[in-house]
Amino acid sequence: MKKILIANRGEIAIRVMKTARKMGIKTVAVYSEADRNAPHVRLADESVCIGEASSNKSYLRGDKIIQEALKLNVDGIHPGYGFLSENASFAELCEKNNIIFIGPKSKSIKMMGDKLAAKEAVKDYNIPMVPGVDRAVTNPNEAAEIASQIGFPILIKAAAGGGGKGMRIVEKETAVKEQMERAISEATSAFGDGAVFIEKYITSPRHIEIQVLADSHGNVLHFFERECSVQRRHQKVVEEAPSSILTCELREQMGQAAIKVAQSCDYLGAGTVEFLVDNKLNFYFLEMNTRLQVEHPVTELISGIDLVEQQIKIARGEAITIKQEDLKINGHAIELRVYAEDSMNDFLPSIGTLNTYKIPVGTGIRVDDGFEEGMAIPIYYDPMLSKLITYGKTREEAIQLMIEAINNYKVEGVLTTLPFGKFVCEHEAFRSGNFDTHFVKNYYTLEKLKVATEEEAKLAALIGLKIYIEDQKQLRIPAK
Ligand code: MV4
Repeated sequence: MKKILIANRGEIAIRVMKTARKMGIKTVAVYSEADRNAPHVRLADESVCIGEASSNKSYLRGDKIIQEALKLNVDGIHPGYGFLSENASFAELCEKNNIIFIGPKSKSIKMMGDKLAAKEAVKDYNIPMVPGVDRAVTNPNEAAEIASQIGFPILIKAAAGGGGKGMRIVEKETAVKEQMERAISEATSAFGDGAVFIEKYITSPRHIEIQVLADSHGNVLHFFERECSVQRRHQKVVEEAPSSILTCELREQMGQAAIKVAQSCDYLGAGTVEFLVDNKLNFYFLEMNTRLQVEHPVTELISGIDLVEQQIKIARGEAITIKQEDLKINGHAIELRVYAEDSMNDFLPSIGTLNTYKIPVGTGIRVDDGFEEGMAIPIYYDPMLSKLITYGKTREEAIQLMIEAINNYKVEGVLTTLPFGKFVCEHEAFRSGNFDTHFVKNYYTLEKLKVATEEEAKLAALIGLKIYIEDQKQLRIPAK
């Protein structure tokens, strides 16, 4: 592979280009009219405009991207995450045009994209599943019967959903029919597919996922877990590796289960198997994400493996040369997603220009971003500004580094979720590791964030005053 096109923008486009460059592979950036001056365009060896600002007219135009790739003699396309990364038709279109899609085969994407098909695929692999039904349910009466067998609360999920979209919790029998009707109509309008299924609702789970890599020679390896329980409205806020609740035995069991999930769909490349872990440390397979994930850096830091490099090697047909038994967890990594959002105002997107943009630097700090000082943040795309990642020998060290890094991150012109991230890192529940997917709902209020921010402002004012007084003393020394 001599030249790859990155069908994405922002931090992930840059992240992929860095590894391609390291491997001596030329890169092609694609960009929308809104991204003409974006850093990912300048970093590439070649670049091509693919359309108007709106994603539908640019980054989602698979046909246009392939057309440009053919013109520029591109050997492979890396889709990043989001956009076309889990689009089975796009993967197929690449295959048809003799361009290597750096990811799994379209068949695996399709299978894991449909949650019922995914359940069907893993059926014979002895993977722990949440109690429930593994087929579409449409009849509300039948649903009520299933619910009473499983026991309340139940969760109705859309087969075509995922990432929390189209889920409805039902607490009692009398609400089943109404919620079923709503879930079906929601799924129909959101995904064009009204199929829903029913699971027991695990009330306070942790969200833990396993990174896997599979090659075309039959090797499948796992790269340990990422703990992603700190979320806000199904949007991950903090991710870390390792998880503070997994024992070596449980990690091994989940790792082996994840490998089996990958095998069940004939997986190729980098993927993530999501699990729920309940308060008794039972784990259940949820779904498989058939892409490189936003939070992959924490795995890279604790394993020492460049996941993008592995993706490219696998796509070239090479075998993974790493052995499972040689993999070891080293240290602890935490990632904070920094969004251009107003945490004081219901996390509304904060639009504007990055008048000041200074990232923290130092040992154990990694910032993956796609912006620079003076840039306006386009309103058309995801408002994630960067990923702030810290790495230490211990969890405590990584948390402390994170707090310091947040303090040294200077952004002016737009509001960011940095204060919210600091609130999380300073919270007792987070520090002790005693939290679940309801962390934000349970502990976060605007009032608490304000108190934390005001206390800090007071402290800063006091320090300022003290410095001022010291300065005054010095100035009062009379000159002879
Ligand atoms: C669940 C669940 C509890 N019980 N399924 C969320 C995203 C998608 N991957 C599946 N998700 C969940 N599925 C059962 N049977 C809890 C989640 C879940 C969640 C649910 C509500 C609010 C926040 C959540 C965060 C992570 C996972």
